[in-house]
Amino acid sequence: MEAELSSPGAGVPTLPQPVRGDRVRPGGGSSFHSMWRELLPVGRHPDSRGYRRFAWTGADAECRDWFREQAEGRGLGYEVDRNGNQWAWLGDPAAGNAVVTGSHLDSVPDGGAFDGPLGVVSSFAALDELRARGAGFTRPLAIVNFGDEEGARFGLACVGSRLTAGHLTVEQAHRLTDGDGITLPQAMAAAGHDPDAIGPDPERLARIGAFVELHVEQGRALDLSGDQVGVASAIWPHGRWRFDFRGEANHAGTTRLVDRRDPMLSYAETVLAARREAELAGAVATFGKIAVEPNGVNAIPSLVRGWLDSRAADQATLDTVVGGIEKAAREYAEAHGIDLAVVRESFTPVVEFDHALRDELGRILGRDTGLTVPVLGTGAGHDAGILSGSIPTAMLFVRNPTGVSHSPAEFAAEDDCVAGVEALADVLEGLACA
Ligand code: HGY
Ligand code: MN
Ligand code: MN
Repeated sequence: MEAELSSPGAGVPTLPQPVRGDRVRPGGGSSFHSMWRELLPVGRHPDSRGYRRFAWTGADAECRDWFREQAEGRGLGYEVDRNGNQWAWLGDPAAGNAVVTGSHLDSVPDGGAFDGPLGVVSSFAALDELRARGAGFTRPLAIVNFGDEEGARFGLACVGSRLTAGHLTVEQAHRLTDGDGITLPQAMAAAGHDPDAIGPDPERLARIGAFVELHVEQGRALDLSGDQVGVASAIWPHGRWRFDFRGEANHAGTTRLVDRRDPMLSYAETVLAARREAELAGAVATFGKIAVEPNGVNAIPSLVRGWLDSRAADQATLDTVVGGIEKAAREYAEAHGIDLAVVRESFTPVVEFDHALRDELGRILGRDTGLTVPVLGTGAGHDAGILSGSIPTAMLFVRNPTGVSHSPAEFAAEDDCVAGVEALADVLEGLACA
């Protein structure tokens, strides 16, 4: 789908030709395009062309308004839950055993157009498709927008779903603070949401029989296999650790090298150690965010804060990687007379999606073509992963020809997006209709 953005390098990739298992059917996802065009400009930065849809900001409010319009425009029961997640219901939620689909609308700093919104727009388009088919629903259906999935502003991913599932306490949530010192409660209240209402929502979860999240693939497995749609198997364990290197502020021009306690050196060596440890273990480790105090060109820093994101196929490997990075960091810090504190700010254990639901999706999607639908793991976290401990959850991935994500260059071809809508409609019909 053209995101009105040029992709990197050789320009927007040519539309992949229909290949095995292509799902494009005439008329599929016709409402997709108009919703996509409406949402596309919201929160996009004019220079970077990336998205800055951070939790409880103006851009987030615009996305929420868009969601509410889609819900009410379709006569769906609209509500915002105690944690700020938005729900659009078809049927009576109290009947229970609901089939829920959706994703998130917030983004990472200068993120792409598809990560999150593709799932939400496809959910409404799939419902339109089912209505066009005359499908008869035997279970309540809901479309959800989970708030603050990326954690771009307050540093913790999946706040809306973590609160709902009880994986984040109210006290922990109230302590979350953004880079300007604004707390989550202050940001929520400023956006008109009562921060004292937040908390676990077991009653809501008890009404859900299955949650299926459609998401752009953040990798190239489907591009390499030649498939438009795949089913998720698992999410790697992953987390975020903050490394605080404290040294001694001093004059960059008059302080001899031997007299320095410069935390930037230990930080730099730790970044290189992270790459080494990850390579050795076949894992990933990224220092993507840094904060320097006092952050002056001519001042040796007093403090360098670096945030590590690390992920691995299993817990033991992740522990080895992060342990190795921390050990190296402590050795460097000691050698330079630097104080080091390491704080784990967020962690998500390995997620194995519900096998029965995963296999049901594969059966439904393979029914027409007789082909097996690819089942793939991912290193990316999702609300479906957070909820997997409370309810049966599954994910559908839509082909991303470049694999690039968390970047303005994130891209998915138009016919693949429509194929995703068709696949989601088939899945929802198989799960929620007679
Ligand atoms: O970080 C992640 O994997 C997700 O995009 N929140
Ligand atoms: Mn993301
Ligand atoms: Mn996402």
